[in-house]
Amino acid sequence: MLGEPILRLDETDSTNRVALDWQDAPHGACVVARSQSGGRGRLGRSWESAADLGLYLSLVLRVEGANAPLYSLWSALGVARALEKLSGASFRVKWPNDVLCVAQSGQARKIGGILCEGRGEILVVGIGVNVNHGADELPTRPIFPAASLRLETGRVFEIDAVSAAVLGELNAVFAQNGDDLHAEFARRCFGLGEVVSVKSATESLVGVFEGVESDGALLLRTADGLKRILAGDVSYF
Ligand code: BT5
Repeated sequence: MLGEPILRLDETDSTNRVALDWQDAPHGACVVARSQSGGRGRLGRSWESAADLGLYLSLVLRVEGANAPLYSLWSALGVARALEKLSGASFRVKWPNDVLCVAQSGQARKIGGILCEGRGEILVVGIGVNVNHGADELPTRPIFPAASLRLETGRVFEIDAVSAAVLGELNAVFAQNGDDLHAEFARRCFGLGEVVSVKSATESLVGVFEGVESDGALLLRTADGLKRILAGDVSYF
C-alpha cells in the first residue's frame, strides 16, 4: 500500500529533498509536511507552500526502469481523480505535470503540480495541492492563475483527507493498464488539438498539440514535421 510508512514533519525545506535522502526507504514510503520553506518545482522553480493550507507530499517508489515523465503524467491523473471524488468538482491535467480546474468560461487555473525526481534506486513523486488557501494566500501567476480546492468549492477540507484520497488514487493508477491511462490522460488533457508553443531546454517550437506518446513524450505537429518533446512547458495562444 502506498503511504506506508509515513514520515510526518511540521516544517521542512522540501519533502522531495527529504524523500530523496531517505535512500533505504521501502517502496510506498511517504513524507508529508505541514509547510515547506524551499518547496521545489521543475527546472529550478519553486512551489509556494504556506503552512497548513496545502498538501505537500512525496512518495518513494522502487520501480525498475521507472520512466519519470510517465509517472508525472499518471500522478497528475491520480490527483485529478482524487480531488474530483473529494469535492465533486471537475479537474483537468496539463502536460507534463499540472492539475487544473477549468471554469465554464474556459479559464484554467493551476491547483496542483507534480515533481518527479530520481536518485539511486528510488523515484520520488512530489505532489503539491492548494487546499484551503483564500484568494490572497495564493501566489500570483500571469497565466494559469493559482486556484485552491476551497476557492473552487466554497468548502474547507482536512489536509489528511486530501492526502488519503490522493494516495488511494495513486495506488489505483499505478496498478492500472497504461493504455487506459493514456486514454484518460487524453480526455483530461488541456489544449489537445490546439496550436501551442512548447519550450524545451534547447528550443521553442510552435505547432498543433497532437497527443502524448506511450513514453510520455508530447507530439507536436510543426511546419517542419512531427516533433517529440520529452520535457518542457506548454503555452497556449
Ligand atoms: C510544479 O512545478 O508544479 C511542481 C510542484 C511540486 C510541488 C511538490 S510539494 C511536495 C514536493 N516537495 C517539493 O519540494 N516539491 C513537491 P512547475 O511546473 O515548475 O511549476 C512551478 C511554478 O508554479 C512556479 O514557477 C510558480 O509560477 C507556480 N507556483 C508556485 N507555487 C504555486 C502554488 N502553490 N500554486 C500554484 N502555482 C504555484
